Amino acid sequence: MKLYYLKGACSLVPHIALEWIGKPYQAEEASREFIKTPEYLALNPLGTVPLLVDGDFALPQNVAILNYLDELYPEAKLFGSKTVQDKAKAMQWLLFFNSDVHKAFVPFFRVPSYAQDNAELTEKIRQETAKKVLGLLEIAEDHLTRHQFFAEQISVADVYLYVELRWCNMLGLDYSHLRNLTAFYQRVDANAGVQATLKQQGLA
Ligand SMILES: N[C@@H](CCC(=O)N[C@@H](CS)C(=O)NCC(=O)O)C(=O)O
Repeated sequence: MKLYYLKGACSLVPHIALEWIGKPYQAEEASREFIKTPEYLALNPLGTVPLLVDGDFALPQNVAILNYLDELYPEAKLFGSKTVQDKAKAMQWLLFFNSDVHKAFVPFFRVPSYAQDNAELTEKIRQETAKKVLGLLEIAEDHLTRHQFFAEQISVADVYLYVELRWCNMLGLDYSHLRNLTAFYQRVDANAGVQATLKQQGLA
């Protein structure tokens, strides 16, 4: 099984899941150029990471990959303790982090073309983006006043949020007023599979 990733990107989530599973796998760091080649686009027309290749089966999209891995290796409990309700809750939060929150970050990474030559507009978009991301993070903060994680035990939903908090750190987006999130970041960061994966990607 082979996972294509970009360093520190959302592909860190299935990479950590593969580490948790503990079976042999290959993780290949892709370049931004390679993921736009015809060879790669034939497997993932969006030209994004992650992409999982399992024999002649190619699967892009985080949620599809994580669900596929969970079906193959239920004992790894990627979605928490594995009752139907627990998996549903972990899935609810995973989708929130993978769709709503991830999407909100996009203008930080790719300034819209209409603003590219306009410093004032670019700054305004940055401020609005920061406001939107922090507003969504408050929803997670509120949940963490009553819980340690987003399912009964650590799951891929937690890891997705952890990766997004790493983006905040990288972008200089201060969320330190959200105290539960700061403690949560440390809890996930202390996980052995997380640390092993960060080392593989040259991030620790
Ligand atoms: N919905 C997709 C999002 C994938 C995505 O946006 N990946 C980013 C990295 S976090 C990427 O590959 N960006 C490179 C690009 O768009 O050129 C998923 O969950 O897999």
